[in-house]
Amino acid sequence: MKQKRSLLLFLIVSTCLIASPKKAIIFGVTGQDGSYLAEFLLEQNYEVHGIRRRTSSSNMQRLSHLTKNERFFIHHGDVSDISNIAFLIKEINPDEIYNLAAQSNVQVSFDTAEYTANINALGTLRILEAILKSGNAKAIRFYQASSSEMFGKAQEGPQSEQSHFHPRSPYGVAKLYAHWITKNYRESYNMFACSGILFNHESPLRGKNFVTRKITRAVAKIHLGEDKILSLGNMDVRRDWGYAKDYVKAMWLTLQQDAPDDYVIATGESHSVREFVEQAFQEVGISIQWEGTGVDEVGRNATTGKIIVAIDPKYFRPAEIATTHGDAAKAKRVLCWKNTTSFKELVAIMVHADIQNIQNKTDKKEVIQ
Ligand code: NAP
Ligand code: F7E
Repeated sequence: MKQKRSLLLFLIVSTCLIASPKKAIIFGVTGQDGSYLAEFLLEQNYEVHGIRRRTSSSNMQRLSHLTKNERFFIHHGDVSDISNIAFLIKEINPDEIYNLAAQSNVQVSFDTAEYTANINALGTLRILEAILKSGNAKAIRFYQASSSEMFGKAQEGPQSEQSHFHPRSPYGVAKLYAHWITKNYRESYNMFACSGILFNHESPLRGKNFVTRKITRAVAKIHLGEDKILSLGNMDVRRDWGYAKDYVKAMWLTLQQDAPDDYVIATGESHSVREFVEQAFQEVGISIQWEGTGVDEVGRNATTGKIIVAIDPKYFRPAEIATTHGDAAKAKRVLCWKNTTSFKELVAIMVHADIQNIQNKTDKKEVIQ
């Protein structure tokens, strides 16, 4: 009799487990990380609810391969609208919420400082408030995509969770508010609220205005004879560039821990924009010869002598971060996270994806800022 009862209990529990996968909400699902995270969570058997903002032209390109998955749902929403956020959280009743929604372009944040604060800073506050008032705050785990831009004019390097913050852009300042308010709700209300201090991470899905993708697209076009010259801003700045697929795994790992905490996610290697350019051209067999200095610097194709890289001062920023360099030792130790993709591999993945995009005519025309 006792054995029968245990068997029945086992069957009920396992049926429930099979029948109800974990539910996750992703704010910012249409972006680079949103797409990779949705894909990753679906592979982990989650039910994924992506929040898509209304735009005049489609923002679903990065998700087209997922829309037929029966565990993937898209809802309209916007982090500037708290009643919408509260409604979605009540309706979906998620186990985990990932906030990737942001005006994520640092240069644009200088022109749209108030808007950037509203989305990146207050957007995070709105989600936290909605969780707190949902009546289910203890059961929901929250992830905030914080940024290495918060370190800004860093006093020391590499930067860890203990490093001093000195943001250098309206974007960085807004992200710092979001970072602290996440920590504050954790400490004030005992919420499972975490941040990942994410250093730059790139991929073939990276927005075309960010420097890595701008370079790999231009290299692909120059290689295929569709373009002649790549114009850039400051090529001396150095970034700690990783692969986005590795970084979304860290987001998920963060929410699987026993206790909420914040983690730096970085490769620990820093490379200049100039090195990125050289490596990308190397992938298509072109060596660069640099000539001149400052805004007069040019890069020539070492074989043909043609100028293929030039400087355009319009890409310089009012304030710049010279170097970012992260120390992800805590994430490695606690989350068992590791970066699996080298700088050279990342550049190769992006250049060859862009060559394919252009050859297959899947590279949509878009104005480059
Ligand atoms: P991304 O490609 O620019 O994606 C941003 C996402 O936010 C998009 O889905 C965008 O929608 C959405 N969004 C913008 N405004 C919104 C609003 N008002 N309401 C709802 N959604 C809104 O950025 P990403 O590279 O994937 O980065 C993901 C997150 O990580 C961002 O918060 C970013 O700031 C942060 N982060 C990124 C990096 C990095 O190197 N990639 C490093 C540190 C931190 P649309 O598609 O409609 O524009
Ligand atoms: O610039 C320099 C530029 O726009 C990288 C976002 O995901 O990472 C990203 O922000 C560097 C800057 O990324 C051009 O001045 C030179 O120093 O690719 P980016 P970002 O500003 O580092 C952080 C961690 C985030 O959180 C952000 O959301 O490259 N640079 N020439 C250029 N940058 C651009 N965009 N275009 C150029 O022509």
